[in-house]
Amino acid sequence: MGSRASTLLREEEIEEIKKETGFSHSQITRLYSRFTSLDKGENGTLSREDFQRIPELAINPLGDRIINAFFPEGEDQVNFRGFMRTLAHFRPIEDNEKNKDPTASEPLNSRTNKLLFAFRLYDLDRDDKISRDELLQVRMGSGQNEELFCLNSLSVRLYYI
Ligand SMILES: [Ca+2]
Repeated sequence: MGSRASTLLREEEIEEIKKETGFSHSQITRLYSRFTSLDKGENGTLSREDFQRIPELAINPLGDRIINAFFPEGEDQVNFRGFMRTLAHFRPIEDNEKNKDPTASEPLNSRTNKLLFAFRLYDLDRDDKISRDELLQVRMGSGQNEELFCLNSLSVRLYYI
């Protein structure tokens, strides 16, 4: 961390991330270059401020919540592995059909994991319940309640970060 060496992604890391997230080699290297360009501190991690510079997130009514989703509870930095794990929820479900491995654990972009992820975007206080207020806040902010289960529209935006 903090050294120039961290600006290069090792082949074995790419392989591990591929396995964990289902992204292709070229997607991983492309997202890595995006990650490093957002990493203004050049320390191999992103802060909330780094994310806030992404225009698509700045205008997204769920932007703040999406940004929060990248950070494990109590953390204010995310490394590339964590970044990719969160992004993996936005991959289209049908991508799983191509390289199905019966021994693999449930992919991050399965329908269940996508729904859990969407649920957490709404559960602001992380008490595993969506209160009426939490739901109303999003609806007032976006004016489109179908966004609740419409991760595909988010994925389009997130693909361009
Ligand atoms: Ca809650």
